[in-house]
Amino acid sequence: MEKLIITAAICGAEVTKEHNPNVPYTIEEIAREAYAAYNAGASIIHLHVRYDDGTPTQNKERFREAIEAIKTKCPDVIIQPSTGGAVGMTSGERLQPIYLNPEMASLDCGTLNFGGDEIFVNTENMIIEFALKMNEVGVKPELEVFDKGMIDTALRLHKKGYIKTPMHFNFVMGVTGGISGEIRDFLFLKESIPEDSTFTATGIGRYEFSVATMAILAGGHVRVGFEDNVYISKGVLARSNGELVEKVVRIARELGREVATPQEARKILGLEV
Ligand code: KMH
Ligand code: ZN
Repeated sequence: MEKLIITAAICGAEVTKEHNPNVPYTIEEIAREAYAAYNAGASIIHLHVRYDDGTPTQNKERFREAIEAIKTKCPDVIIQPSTGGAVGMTSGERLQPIYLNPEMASLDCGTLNFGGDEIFVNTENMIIEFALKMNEVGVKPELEVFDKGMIDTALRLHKKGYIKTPMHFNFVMGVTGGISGEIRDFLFLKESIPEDSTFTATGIGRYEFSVATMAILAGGHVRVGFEDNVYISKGVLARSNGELVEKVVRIARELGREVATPQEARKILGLEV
């Protein structure tokens, strides 16, 4: 089986130090968490940035600073900025980090309820705009799908020429308002993507390690990190993103799956090497 790509979503936009004091806000904290994840075996950092007080931002200069700080500690890691940002941000705000020429960026493939009165808006025209701009600047999208219909949207936009192959999906499972993280849900998503595509799976909260295990067994790839879950086991806060990545590496080893280096991840994903 192909080597396992581990993505660390180290920061997110919604999780705070109240949830876990180790959630990074400052550039130094973000670089520290990226380094811990990278040392443990992550080859991709899915990146959100914050101001020092924890406020999420998509500010290009803040991303530049964070990326430089991460690259100083982890020179070969793949950085994948978010274009999801935080609920309520405009498309223009959200797209800023793709103009720093990262190798990848997230591309959210549909609108979903995000708990309470919150709506994470990604209209079809927005998805097309994001895809076209990513093509223009040569950034590979990771297609974030929170439900099966979002795979269908991505495939439709691929047919129309907006999204290129080979496609790389991220099944985000267990978000309030999206698909759950049970085995049948995972199989439904996995069986719905084209054979020549790759996928990562992300389990939110209590689903983090069960979804990771399903993806490892099924030949997919795995995302973990504070953006998705702050616990290393039931009721026990993780000390760092590194600790979450280490747990995935242990599970992968037990199941006979080797972990990819960043260079190996680039080959698997069809990024330039
Ligand atoms: N923060 C969420 C509203 C992404 O990074 O592309 C969106 C999100 C998805 O985190
Ligand atoms: Zn994100």
